[in-house]
Amino acid sequence: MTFTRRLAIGVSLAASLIGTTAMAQDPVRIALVAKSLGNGFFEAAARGAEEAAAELGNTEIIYTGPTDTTAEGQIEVINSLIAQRVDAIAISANDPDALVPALQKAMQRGITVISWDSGVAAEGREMHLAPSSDELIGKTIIKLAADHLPDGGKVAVLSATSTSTNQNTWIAEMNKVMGDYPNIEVVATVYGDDLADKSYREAQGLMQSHPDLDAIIAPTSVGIVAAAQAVADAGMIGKVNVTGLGLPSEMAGAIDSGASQSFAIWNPVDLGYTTAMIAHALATDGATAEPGATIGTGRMGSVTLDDTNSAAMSEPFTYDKSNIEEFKSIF
Ligand code: RAM
Repeated sequence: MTFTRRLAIGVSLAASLIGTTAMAQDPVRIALVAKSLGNGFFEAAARGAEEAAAELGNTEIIYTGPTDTTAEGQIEVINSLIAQRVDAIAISANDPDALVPALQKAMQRGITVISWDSGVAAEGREMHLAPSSDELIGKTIIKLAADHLPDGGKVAVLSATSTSTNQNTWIAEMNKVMGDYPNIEVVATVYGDDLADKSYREAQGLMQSHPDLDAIIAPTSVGIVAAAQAVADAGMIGKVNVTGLGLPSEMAGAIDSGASQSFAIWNPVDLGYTTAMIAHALATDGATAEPGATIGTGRMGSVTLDDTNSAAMSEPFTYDKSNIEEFKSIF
């Protein structure tokens, strides 16, 4: 809880004790910080956070982020949020370590700090909300590719930035289970930085360096769309299958064209909603982030923190020709 919030509550309590009308309380201000602006995944999460704020009442969501996916950009955003004395910062990190000093400064000022989607090192946040189990996501992304390669083949990974906590963890989890796929070889891992043009060029580069490539796994909603476009433009539909994590709204064309057979994702609206619910509970002292704590999350139920003060939500869901139409207008 910030000093100004404590003061406001103190003043309104004093006012009610002496019999005057209690002062209207300042809204709880929650900053939802994206890896970068202009990414549909974070925009969907922000819609969920707004929904939570409307349910909670007297709550304001400040949806913000840098223009590109850098830690430096996020540090500037954090410093500005500290100056604005927000009540909570919920951040999807571009780097697990580089943000820690700025986030520690925020916590020292009484601001609640949590990470979501892409985590911050434990000393830089009170808790982390993961969309799903890291292990399950790692297993899912390779299985999506393998399901369409019955005789094995060559796959490459097109990731976001090289410092992105979530993608690095998922790729590490994928690599742990590669022994289950002896006929599949991972020939390269490249980084498109969650920028459409860089991701497109990296996908083109993969096809040029590996003419016999069978699949591109892009565990990023920006990379997967760009890779599908690159495959279509290169006339490689039917030869290179693009899969990974994406939004049905952004991938419908790729499923339709056959550039992607299938891909997966969790519900980003629910993720943003849950993040805002948790940030509100911690900022208003409705909950404390500690191992074993259960925090209520409105229509999503509750989350329970493990010994690293982390919690994971639901399982990723797979989209293909059979169900894309139904989901493409939702997120
Ligand atoms: C991109 C971002 C985000 C990730 C999704 C799947 O939008 O990298 O962090 O969770 O893809």
